[in-house]
Amino acid sequence: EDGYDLWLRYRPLAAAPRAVVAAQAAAILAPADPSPSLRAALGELDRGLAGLLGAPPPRATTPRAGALVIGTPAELPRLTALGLPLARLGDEGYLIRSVTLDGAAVTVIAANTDIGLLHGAFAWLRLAQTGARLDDLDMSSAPRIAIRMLDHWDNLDRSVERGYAGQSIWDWWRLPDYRDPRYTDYARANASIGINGAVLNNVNAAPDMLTPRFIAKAAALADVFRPYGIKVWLSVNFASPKVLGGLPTADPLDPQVAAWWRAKADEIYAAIPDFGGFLVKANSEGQPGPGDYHRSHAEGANMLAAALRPHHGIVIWRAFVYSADNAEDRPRQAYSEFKPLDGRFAANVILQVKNGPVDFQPREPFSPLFGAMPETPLALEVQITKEYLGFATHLVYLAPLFEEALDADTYAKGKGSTVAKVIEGRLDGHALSAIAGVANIGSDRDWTGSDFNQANWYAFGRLAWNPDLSSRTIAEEWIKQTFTTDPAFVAPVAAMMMGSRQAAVDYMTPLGLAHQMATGHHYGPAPWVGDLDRPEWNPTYYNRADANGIGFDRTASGSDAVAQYAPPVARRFADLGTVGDDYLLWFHHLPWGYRMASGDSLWNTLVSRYGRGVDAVAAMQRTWAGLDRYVDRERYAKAATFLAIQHREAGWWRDASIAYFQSLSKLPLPPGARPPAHDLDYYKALRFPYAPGH
Ligand code: BDP
Repeated sequence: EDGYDLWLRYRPLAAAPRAVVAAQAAAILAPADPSPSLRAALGELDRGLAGLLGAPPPRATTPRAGALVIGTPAELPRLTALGLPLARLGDEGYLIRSVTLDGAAVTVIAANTDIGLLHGAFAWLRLAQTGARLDDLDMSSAPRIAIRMLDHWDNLDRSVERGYAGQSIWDWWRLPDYRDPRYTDYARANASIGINGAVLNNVNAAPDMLTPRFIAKAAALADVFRPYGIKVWLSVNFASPKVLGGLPTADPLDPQVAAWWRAKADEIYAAIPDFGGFLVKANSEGQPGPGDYHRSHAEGANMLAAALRPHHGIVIWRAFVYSADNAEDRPRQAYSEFKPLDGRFAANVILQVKNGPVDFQPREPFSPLFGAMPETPLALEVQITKEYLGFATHLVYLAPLFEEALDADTYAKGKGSTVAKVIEGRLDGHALSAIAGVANIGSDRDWTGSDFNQANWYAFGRLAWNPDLSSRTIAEEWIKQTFTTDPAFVAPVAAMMMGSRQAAVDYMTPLGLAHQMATGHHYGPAPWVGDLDRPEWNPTYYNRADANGIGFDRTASGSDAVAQYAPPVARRFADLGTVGDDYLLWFHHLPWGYRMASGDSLWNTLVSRYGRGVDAVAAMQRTWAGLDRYVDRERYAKAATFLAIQHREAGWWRDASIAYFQSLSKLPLPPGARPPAHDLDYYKALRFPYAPGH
């Protein structure tokens, strides 16, 4: 197996589970003239059951024992008598219930729309594949966040920024004519976990994306995705009116500029009637934006919003900004720039905020913007691709990171004001809500560069649908669908996945360190780098290590970044007694000899954390080594090899980091700690030209 089938594998079941599924899928009863979405749902049930049972079930025209009955009450009027509580399911939710219909015991999959039915079909197949009981079902589910999207950082030449899984899956050159069947499989995978939007191109957007040629290509993809309930969105370059339209300016207050965008929006909607809208990275890392004309982010966003409004389109404006002329501590900058704009954005603008205030680090505290802009719908942006977490090779299950971000309590309206509530729109009563994951998908056969990275795509979708799900539950259901339901495999693999993110934190950036990665490509350690053009690009900016100590003072005696949080949170982070190990050096500069709660010194603890991370990877290798009989040879060997790479690189991270920090602290290693394999100069001299995704 090469991983292509993802979690939709549908391999033949063993006798006992086979009997369970066969009994509840003896036939399928569906409306006679299905829509494309319902056809997709039926196609998936046929495919899934053919795989699990050996043959697809027959179609029935009247209820019979063991039938799966799928339809909306409008399409299947006999469902009306059941009085199913569908109202609260909205346009995308579904209900699955074991009922008696016209005297026959059947399973009903019902919804208000055919997209809801598609989600219901996938949910039922998930139950069937994971070995759940199927004869006594009563479940319903509706998404808590309205827009659940993947942001592809795909360029038009098929390179992928921060992509580690081959080229872009969008074969732009052969589009719109050739619609690779893979686009349909992409849509199936996304629909199966409830993702309903795809931003096709990189936020560092080429203006060419908005040319008629490329709009036609995007429209072809939109046609493929439509039956699966997935909308196409585009990243746009703010200077497009100049570059493409030949206007002298892209000033958002210039009437010609506004007219250019209106006409462009009309053109897009003529080709893609259900187009989602624009994603914009403006005045960030060299991208053009309203700031070029001394206009605010709100003025820029609102001009685009006006162009999309007649078509019910949405602007998603990114808050990822930090600028050369802002001398503030980097994690303070987005808040300083956007908080004053609260209430100034048009009704169809969402502000998209990365989970942490810096940049997708292995661990960051939540961004202080969450909870601080009650008048503005905020979206959460997480990174599924592992730019700072070992690229595609390291096994790092990201659901615990996503969960940590969603569960973080902003205290904006008292205890329980979690980031999840903010982005669901529940905390401040917004109808618009969104979550975005920077995709890890590419042209590799396994889609994501490793089989275990598929779990991160999967987990993102499941949490976007329901932020209350637990990472462990998600891991278990993913493992059962992707590998086997055998508990002797599921339990150790789930445990390994659950510990993997903390392991990466430990061997890369323990105790609240951040941004210690090598310049540009971010592959491997470089805590010594301090000579880059902008201060906040340097690892030394973040670690502040010297002969006396390490860490960044972000309390009132330092940059006072803590002050951007609600008072209870600010107090917790500022106080050494309550900040905790995870964010210790993010918020505090401490002497090497600082006594940790454990009684050991900071220096000793730091060294042992690196080692703990390496040891955790060794333990993962041992776990995997005992599981070969449960996995096909191809996927087993690939994961084993990747774990060996990860172990080697975790050791490199540890050794290089310790060598550097020891050159400053001049302290001996704690008893029993192995000295770095090489001297510091060796690590400093390592170069990695042609690193992917750069
Ligand atoms: C950083 C990446 C960079 C992206 C940027 C962004 O290094 O490639 O363009 O984020 O999110 O993490 O815009």
